Amino acid sequence: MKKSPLQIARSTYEPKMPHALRGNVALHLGAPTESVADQEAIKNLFPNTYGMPLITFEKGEAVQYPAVNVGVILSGGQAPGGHNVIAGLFDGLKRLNPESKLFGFLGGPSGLIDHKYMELTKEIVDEYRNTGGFDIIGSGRTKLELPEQFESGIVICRELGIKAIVIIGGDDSNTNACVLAEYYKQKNCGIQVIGCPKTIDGDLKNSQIETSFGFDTACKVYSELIGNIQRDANSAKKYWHFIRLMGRSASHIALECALQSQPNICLVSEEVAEKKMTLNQIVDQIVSVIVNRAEAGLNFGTILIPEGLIEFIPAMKQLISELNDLLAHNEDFNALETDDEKRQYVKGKLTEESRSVYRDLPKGIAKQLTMDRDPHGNVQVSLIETEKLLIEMVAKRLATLKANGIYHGKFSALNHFFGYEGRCAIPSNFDADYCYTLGNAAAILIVNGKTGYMASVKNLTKSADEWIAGGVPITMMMNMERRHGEMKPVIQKALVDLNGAPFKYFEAHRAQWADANTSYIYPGPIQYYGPSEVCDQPTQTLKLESGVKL
Ligand code: FBP
Repeated sequence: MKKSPLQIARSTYEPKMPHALRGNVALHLGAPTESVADQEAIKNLFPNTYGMPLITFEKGEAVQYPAVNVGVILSGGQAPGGHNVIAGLFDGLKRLNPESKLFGFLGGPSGLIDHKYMELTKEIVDEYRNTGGFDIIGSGRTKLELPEQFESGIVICRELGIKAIVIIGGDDSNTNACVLAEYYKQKNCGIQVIGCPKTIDGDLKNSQIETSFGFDTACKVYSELIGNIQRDANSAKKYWHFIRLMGRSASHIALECALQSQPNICLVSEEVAEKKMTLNQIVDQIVSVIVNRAEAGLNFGTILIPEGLIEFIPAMKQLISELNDLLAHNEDFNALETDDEKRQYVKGKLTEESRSVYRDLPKGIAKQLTMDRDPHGNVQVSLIETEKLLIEMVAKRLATLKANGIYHGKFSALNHFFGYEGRCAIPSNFDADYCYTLGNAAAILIVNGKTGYMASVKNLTKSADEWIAGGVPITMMMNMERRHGEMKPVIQKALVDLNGAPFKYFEAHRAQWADANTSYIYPGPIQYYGPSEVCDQPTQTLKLESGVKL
């Protein structure tokens, strides 16, 4: 297969690893752990995997480990670096015992349930080193949560002699990994389960997991694109760019991109929810910046919009929840033929408050809210074009202001959505190194008989040499939350903390970025080769959260 010069060069890149992992490793066990909340409930639900100690890896003596067969699963949306977790796991297992084998379950968790797998040999793994994508074995969103699925997993693991499964996924997939680990431990069936923190959304992090992999690369790709757009805007001086950024629920991606590129406006969903803002208030906020800049003769700018925004506006959240309940498997609705009939039907069933929100929405957006649901019956936020909704509402408001002689500018807007552009990019050095280390850490946890742990790497703002790898009991990250009407143990999702350093930095600077003295930064493309201060920088979020000054 023909490859680009960069692909060829990256195939020989050797990921950097912490000093402690380059040689024989010993495990340092910390004190017993507690879950972040609801300790009694979590302890009762996970009697066999609760309270285990934190593990850190240190330099140790040579140990002869028996060969072990391991299965690996990629779960959920793609994130740059997944292939390097697999490469690190493969190399780690082989280094500890060359007879060990790695199997990949195909197409996500369903591969384990349906017994679809392949053995990952050196030739296969070598093809995928330092590449983006999850195509080595594919991914999927099947939820691994039912005992019959777990039992089916036991059958294939017995057949292949698999003693451990590594699940590379987000908060939900790692929650399921934890349930699976507990189930297998309780049945004493000799199958360990280890998780790895993946998601571009950056919302799987906590006191022990500093960041999920993929966030770094994805944000750098989007920031490059935003910077390019800003340079164009500053050259042509004629468009307002409304840019929606992926990140299903949390606004970490939008915030990080704002820190990297300093746009005129960045909306943060968590702030919208906290201040209980309405759609009209958000529009007012945007309009006021546009009017101010127009007064200085600047009829252009950039606005970042997090993908999940709509669900954080309280009135919209209520409307979406009513629509989710109303439209889940609703044959009457599905039988209606025209958009108008559907609109009337929906209006007739909503509460008065939601009806008025629904009625005021542009028709196209109202329609998007009633279109295809995900397998759980929820509206698919990534398909809602919030950027277009805002353009339409802002244009209307500006037209009124113009008619009243308050606004004298010219408003021409363009819309963008950046998501899939960054999910499979060639991993940055940070993600390539971080993921390779995570894979190696998973291998060490496995040969040491651990289960119910997530591989972890800390100290990530330091050079890779000084990173500290180990394992964190997944139960430690859990709390009880209501899901589909029932209280369930789940890993706590990390939304943007409005008291955290990244938001505080943004809050302190946003007025300056919004005003007439354009403060744009142009980050440029990810650099894979060159000086370390250009190639190995972690995200601004990670730096600020670690106390590094920008
Ligand atoms: P994960 O949470 O599985 O990592 O996926 C994140 C994400 O990229 C979101 O940002 C986005 O909303 C969603 O996946 C899109 O999903 P799909 O790939 O099904 O279009």
